[in-house]
Formats: sequence, C-alpha cells, structure tokens
Amino acid sequence: MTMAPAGIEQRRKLTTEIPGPRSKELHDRRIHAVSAGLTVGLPVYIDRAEGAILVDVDGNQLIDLGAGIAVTSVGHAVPEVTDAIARQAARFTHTCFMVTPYEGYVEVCEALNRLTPGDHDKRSALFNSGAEAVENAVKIARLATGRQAIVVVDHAYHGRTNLTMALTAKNMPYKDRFGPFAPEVYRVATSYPFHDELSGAEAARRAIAEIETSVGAHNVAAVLIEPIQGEGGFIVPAKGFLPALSAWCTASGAQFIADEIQTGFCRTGAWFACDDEGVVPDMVTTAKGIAAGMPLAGVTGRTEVMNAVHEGGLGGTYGGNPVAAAAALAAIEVMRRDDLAARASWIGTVARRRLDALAVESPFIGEVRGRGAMIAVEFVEPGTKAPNAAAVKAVIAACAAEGVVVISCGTLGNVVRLLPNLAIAETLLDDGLAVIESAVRALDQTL
Ligand code: PLZ
Repeated sequence: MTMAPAGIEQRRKLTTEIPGPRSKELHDRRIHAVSAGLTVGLPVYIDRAEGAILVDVDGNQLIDLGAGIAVTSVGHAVPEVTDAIARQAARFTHTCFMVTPYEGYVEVCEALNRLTPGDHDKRSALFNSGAEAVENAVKIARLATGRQAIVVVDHAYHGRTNLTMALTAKNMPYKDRFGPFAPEVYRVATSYPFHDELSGAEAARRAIAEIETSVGAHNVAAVLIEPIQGEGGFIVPAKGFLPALSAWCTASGAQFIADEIQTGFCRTGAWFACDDEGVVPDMVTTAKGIAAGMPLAGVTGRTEVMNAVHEGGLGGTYGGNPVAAAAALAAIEVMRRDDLAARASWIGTVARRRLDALAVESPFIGEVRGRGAMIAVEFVEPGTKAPNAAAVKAVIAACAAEGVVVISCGTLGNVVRLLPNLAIAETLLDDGLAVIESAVRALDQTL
C-alpha cells in the first residue's frame, strides 16, 4: 500500500492576507471551544503539509522553519513514514506493550541503544512525551543511586508536568501559580558564553562549586541538562562545560542525564548533540524528532541502571505505541539513508553565513549561534546586550505576514530560532532566509 503523495509544490505562495478568512473563522470557533490557557502562535489553521510547506485552510502555502518545534525533522508527509504509519494502523493500533508486546517497541529500543552516545551496554524504555521521558529518567536515576537531589541549570526546559515544571527554570508561562512544585530540585548556573563570557571550564567550576556547597556531592542522584538549551534560548555551552560536568558526575556517583529531546536525531549535525564533544551521558532522554510527529519518547541508559528498576516499576498505557514505533523506525531509516546529520550541518553553514552577515549590518542582533539546523538569533537593544523581545515579536510577525513560520525562544523572549526540517529544499531555505533578512532590516522603521 502506498499513500498517494500530496504533491504540494515546494514554493511559498500567498493567496489571502495572513491569517485568511477561513483561518479567522476557525480561530473564532477555537476561542469558543479551546481553553484560553494554550498559546496562540500563528493563528493560521493548517489543512495539509508536505516537505517544508504548510498549506492553510485558505490555500496559502507557508514555509515551515519550525518543524513543529524540531519534530518533523525528516519533513512533513514523507511517504516512507506515512506508509509505515498506514501499514501499522491497518495491522493493529494498540495492545499495550505491558499486556501483549510487539516487535516495533523492541526495535525502537534497539535503535536507541545503538544510536545514542557510547558503545556500552544499554537498555531503553518508551513513553509518550518528552516530559514523561524526563520524569522517568529522574525516577530511574533516584532508584538506581538511592539518592534524591536532581541538579538542573538556569534557563532549563524539561516540560510542564508537575515534576518537570520544577525542573524547568522559567516562571511565565510555564509555572506561574501551578505549584507547589516537587522538592529536591536544585538549580545552578549554566554556561551562556554571550552573557557570562566564561570558558567552559570556568562555567563548570562555578556550577560544580554551587552543587558541592548547596547540595553536597553525595546527595546528587543526577545532573540533568540539555546539551544545547532549547526553549531557554538555544544556548550553546562553551566547549568543555559538558565534559567537565559529565566527569564530575562519574566521580561523584551521580547520573549525567542528557535531555536530547530537542537536540536529538540529527538536528545538530550528529545523531545527538553530546556527540560533538564526545560526551557519553549515563542516560539520554529523547522525543520530538524520533517519530516524525507521532507521540513517542524514550529513556536510554546503562543496563545496570535501567535494570535496577523492579519489574512493573515503569510503564504506561500508550508508551511505545505500535503506530508511533513504526513511524520512528521509518524516520530513523530516512535519517540514516539520506544522511540528514550531514544535511543539518549544511543547513547550519548556509544559514549562518547569511545571518552572520546580517548581524554585522543590524544593531538589533546581539549574537547568531547554534549548531547544525538548530539556529538562533539573539536580539538586543542596539549597542547593549539587553534583551529585545519587541524586536523578536516584530520579526516573527513580519515573517508570518510573508508566509514564513518562525518561532521564538529564550527565557526573556529575545531569541528567534530556526528549526527547519533537515531535508528542506535549498530554494525554500534561501527564500525563508531572505524573508527573515527583510524583516530584520525593517526593524529600524518599526521599533
Ligand atoms: N525537554 C529539551 O525541548 C519540549 C515545549 C513546547 P514534551 N519543548 C517544547 C511547550 O511550550 O510546551 C521539551 C524540550 C526538552 C523536554 C521537553 C518536553 O517535551 O513532549 O513537550 O513533553
């Protein structure tokens, strides 16, 4: 069985203003049906998508430079993935792996054990969402070490469930008035070279001193960190920071947990961001890009840690759902076959060349950074390093009006991030970058 390809031309095309009349109608229905607690990003309602093009209900074709927050890394409606989903959906959609298991779950775990950093013996467990994976990594680390303290860093984002809210740094909108939060979570300074101007070794010394003073090494079950911080602002730590923290964990008997939920699966030019400095985490959490949009997440760790858990200690009704597992296996095969890690690096080179030139020209750009196809532009008040969230809003709105979907991040809302799918056509990437350039050049007039 092969699904007919949607055949959407990989080209930006606007037929109405953005949002168009049908989108406006749907938005009105949404307001009367959906909780106001959910963010309204760009209120353009999507009808179908292919590659890097979103087609809205008014027939506009938008360039997707967000990939649903680093999820559809192989592209939208990739036939290998949609076929795998359709085939598996026709065979069976659910049994519950804990009741009667199936091969797809085992095969995804095999792939995670093989692809995550390090060639030691590993085991994995599958869940539904990134937050659920992080929760389980913490459960396992606590059980395996017999310790309770979890160390996280400034600007961290790990999810919105109760435990992961505690792990996440930013109050608004994630935590405000949703407490009380889980105990035994300790936050230390991160490495943010643009602002702290510290080397990786210096930033690690500062973080480790804070841990040893305020927590005590022997109390630490795990240090949990995103190897490149995502929601917090695409913060790339200075070289040496992650290796030093990882070495400290090994020496202290704590688990070093890399949250690769946003950075994983080829996004940064390697299978995982930790590969860049040869860091081998004790545990890795994955989600997002693993399954091309189907909900799936994983925890992978050393066998002795993952197997320290008593039988029945881990689970959930849907975790490792067979349809999501089939999508993951197909997506992983596309990444391998098409070497999407190399393509991510190429995207980074192309985008950085143009954005670096733009930064020279625009006083609103403080820094362009990132790795591979995880690219960020931090906006500042001209002549300072003070955050400029208004510039970010203006750039994103100008891009949206021209049919280019880009999203923001940063604890202070001061970063534009690009997360295109890794197979995006060169013409679309160029067109998208040209729209961003015009939006930034227009800031002088709008701000
Ligand atoms: N860890 C590193 O990036 C999800 C959040 C969107 P879930 N990031 C997008 C929003 O505003 O809710 C994320 C992440 C890292 C964990 C998570 C959580 O993953 O699948 O959203 O639960």
